[in-house]
This record gives sequence, C-alpha cells and structure tokens, in this order.
Amino acid sequence: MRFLLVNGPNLNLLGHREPEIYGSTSLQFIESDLQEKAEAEGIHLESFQSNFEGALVDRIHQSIGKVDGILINAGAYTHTSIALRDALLGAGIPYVELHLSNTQAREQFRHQSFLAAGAIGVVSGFGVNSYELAFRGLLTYLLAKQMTL
Ligand code: CA2
Repeated sequence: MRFLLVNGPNLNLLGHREPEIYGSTSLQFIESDLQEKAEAEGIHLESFQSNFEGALVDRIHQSIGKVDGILINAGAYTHTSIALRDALLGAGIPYVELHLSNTQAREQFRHQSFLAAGAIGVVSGFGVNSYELAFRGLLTYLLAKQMTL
C-alpha cells in the first residue's frame, strides 16, 4: 500500500520556532521517522509540505489512483479551506485528519474543521505522536476494508 503524508502552512517551522507550543521536533524528523515506521509495515510513505493552499490541492489531485490513503495536518487551512475539503472528497481517497495540539481545547476558531466530516477519523492533541497514531488508524482501517473485499 502507498500512503501520502500532507502538512500545511507553517508546519515547516516545527522544531525551529515556538517549541513551547509545538515542541522541539522538526518536520524533517517526523517525516523520516514515520517513513521508517511505515516501511516496517510494508507501506510506502511519501511526504509533502506546502504553505500554499493551491499546491496542497494539486498534490492531492496528483495522488488520485496512486495512493491508498492520506494523512493530513492541514494546519490553519483545516479551519478555513473548502478547497482542501473538496479536493480530498473529490479524490475519493480515505484520509485521517491529524493535529499536534488539541484544537478543541484552543481558541473557538480552531474548533471548526472543514475536513473532519469526510475523514475516517481525527487525531488531535498527542503532539508528534499524533502522526503515528493517525498512521496506525489509517492502516488498521484499510486492512480491515481489504479483508471484507
Ligand atoms: O495542532 C496542529 O497540528 C495545528 O494543525 C497546527 C496549526 C494550527 O493553525 C492548527 O489550528 C492546529 C499551526 C501550525 C503552526 O506551526 C508552527 C510551528 C512552529 C512555529 C510556529 C508555527
């Protein structure tokens, strides 16, 4: 199976700025660590980060027919982007929304997600572990689906 990990705006700053909020682990480390864990499960994982909404939409379109599942931390676009929601639903690829922080415990404007309703599930609030938890959730979901085919 093939998975795509998508990270949205400002997540390239992880580990370099505001470690008291977002921790001290870099995105590069998160990506390579998850790639190793995916490989151990026989999953090919590709990663993509952009600060541009349209680039994220394009990357999701490019994955149609090429990946089996998507892990997405859309950053602030989670709370604003109907374009990303339409791209994910239009692609028809099962996806898990994930966040480092517990968005429900933060400002009111972070409580709304345009992506959550179409997702298999949402993982939020476990820091960098949210990435692995989301990966395990997606994998378990897709393996269970394969068994029923
Ligand atoms: O908790 C998450 O993973 C978020 O997706 C992070 C977004 C935020 O807008 C969402 O509401 C929740 C912000 C990412 C900003 O990342 C930074 C990392 C280091 C320094 C500054 C920003």
